[in-house]
Amino acid sequence: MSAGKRGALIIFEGCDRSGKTTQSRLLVELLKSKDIPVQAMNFPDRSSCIGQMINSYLTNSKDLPDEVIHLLFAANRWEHMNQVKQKLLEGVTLVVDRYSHSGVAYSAAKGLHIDWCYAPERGLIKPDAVFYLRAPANDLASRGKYGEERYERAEFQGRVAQVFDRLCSQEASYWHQFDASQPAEDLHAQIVSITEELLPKVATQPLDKLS
Ligand code: NYM
Ligand code: MG
Repeated sequence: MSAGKRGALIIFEGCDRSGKTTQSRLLVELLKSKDIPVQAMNFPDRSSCIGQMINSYLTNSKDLPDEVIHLLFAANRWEHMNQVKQKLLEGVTLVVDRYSHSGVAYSAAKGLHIDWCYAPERGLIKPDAVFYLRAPANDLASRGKYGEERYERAEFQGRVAQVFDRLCSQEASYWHQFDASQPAEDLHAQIVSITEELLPKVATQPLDKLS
């Protein structure tokens, strides 16, 4: 990396089964093939102590109040912030499968107030770009049976999608919406073209915080 050039914080957001995991993997592979320093991350990170509690909740082996699980998801991001900051400043681009806006969307879809949901996210490093993979909830449900995890029901996903739509229009300056129903290769090509514009642009910008 040349001096002072930082990596980009790129987030994939969207409902379950919208293709985030596939698209983030394809993007990481592409950047690697171009010798651009890149690392994949995903939230929740189920490996930490907090992550294990989150996993127990998602797999229905543990019940928690909505507020408590919300704060655990946020804490799971905070526990990685030093590492995220260090990597970005070293020039590594981070491609992240879910971040703060999943936290807000899933909890607000349960009825928690959106401002309350946002509060513990403030101060986290702000994404340079959020790639929102959007598809009608019915399309996603028709991709095959949802898994067994909590939240994986078409009706609930519809409500999550509504919150993502709202966030997307509010945060338009750094959100990019993509039609997740199109073939994966087409989607990938669009994502690559936005990423190639983004990397040189943010390389000399200071890191920002979610506010
Ligand atoms: N989820 C994920 C939340 O409810 N809040 C969060 O902050 C994050 C990061 O966890 N259904 C939910 C969304 C998913 C579930 O994520 C597990 P994944 O990407 O499906 O493993
Ligand atoms: Mg999932």
